[in-house]
Amino acid sequence: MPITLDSARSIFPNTLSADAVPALTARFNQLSAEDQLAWTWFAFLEMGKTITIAAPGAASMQFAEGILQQVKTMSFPEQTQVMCDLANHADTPICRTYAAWSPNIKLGFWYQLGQWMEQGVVAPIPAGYQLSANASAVLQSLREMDQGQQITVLRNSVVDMGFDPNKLDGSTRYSEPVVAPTELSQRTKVNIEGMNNATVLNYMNNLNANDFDTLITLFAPDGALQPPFQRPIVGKEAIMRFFREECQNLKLIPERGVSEPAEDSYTQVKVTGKVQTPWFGAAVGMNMAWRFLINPEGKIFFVAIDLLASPKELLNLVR
Ligand code: ECH
Ligand code: GLY
Ligand code: GLY
Repeated sequence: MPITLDSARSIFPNTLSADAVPALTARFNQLSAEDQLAWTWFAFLEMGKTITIAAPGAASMQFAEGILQQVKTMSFPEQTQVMCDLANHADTPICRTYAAWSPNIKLGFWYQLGQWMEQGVVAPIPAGYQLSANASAVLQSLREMDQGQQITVLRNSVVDMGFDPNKLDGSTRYSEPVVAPTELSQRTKVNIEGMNNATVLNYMNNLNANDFDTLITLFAPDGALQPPFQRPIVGKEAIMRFFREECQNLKLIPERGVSEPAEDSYTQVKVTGKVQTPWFGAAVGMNMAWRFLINPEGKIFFVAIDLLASPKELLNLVR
């Protein structure tokens, strides 16, 4: 049977990904807008006790600046309305602008609103707000997750807010400026126990160096990359856009891996380890797996990135 994108997606089928994340997100989405905002506020306060979030840089905030200033000058009821509109995916000018932003701009926007809510500049969650019974149960489930899963739930809920981007007519997208790749002399090299596939090592090292021009040359023309809980992104052009929009300043810390022959002279590789996001740095190590299918020319035909169900999965390299 020839190798297809569909068959590639099921390599290393024993990999247990954190299904609790989409399950919790689905429950979160059932809550009222008021509950969603209060829930996120409470979740954020609780997490803030153990981990600090990095302030976004000025360059990444430039596209949100206009709307932030607009919100700042509104009355409390108007501000609350804007936040509820975002949670409700309403069709308003602000919700449309929000939809065109990259995930990091959306996160930076809410980061700033959160600071202003704390300072009393933006309408707070009403004092004594009581979460519904459902929302309390959803919050309890969040507490039971590991931190990597918790921040993924928060990220996904922020990314999903606003108007449906698929319904936007224009294709204008706003993302942070792309940083220069790390100087060659400053680069670090990963070391993966049990695995020395050159393509995989180059993938990790170039992603860590923000060297997306080199990174993309590792992919086959019809190659695909599947981010956690998403459909595969297919083709070099789309993958390159994803790298530039969503993959800056990540830190990949692969630990161990296996490489074995697959059908049609392809090679399949599974690597497990940690990933850090610039938002939380070393404070949160997400437990991840990479599942690569490499073609006979040594190019990446497929790579899936999975958030793992538990740290125990870091040791699961069986087929
Ligand atoms: C407040 C109350 C009102 C409502 C809201 C509020 C604000 C919420 C805020 C939330 C901020 C959340 C943040 C979350 C950040 C999460 C980041 C994550 C990153 C994961 C990245 C991974 C990368 C993996 C990849 C690898 C590859 O090899 C290929 C590329 C890629 C409180 C005001 C809403 C402010 C900042 C989870 C896993 C390894 C696939 C990218
Ligand atoms: N502060 C982290 C980021 O902008 O991605
Ligand atoms: N969820 C993976 C990312 O885009 O950061």
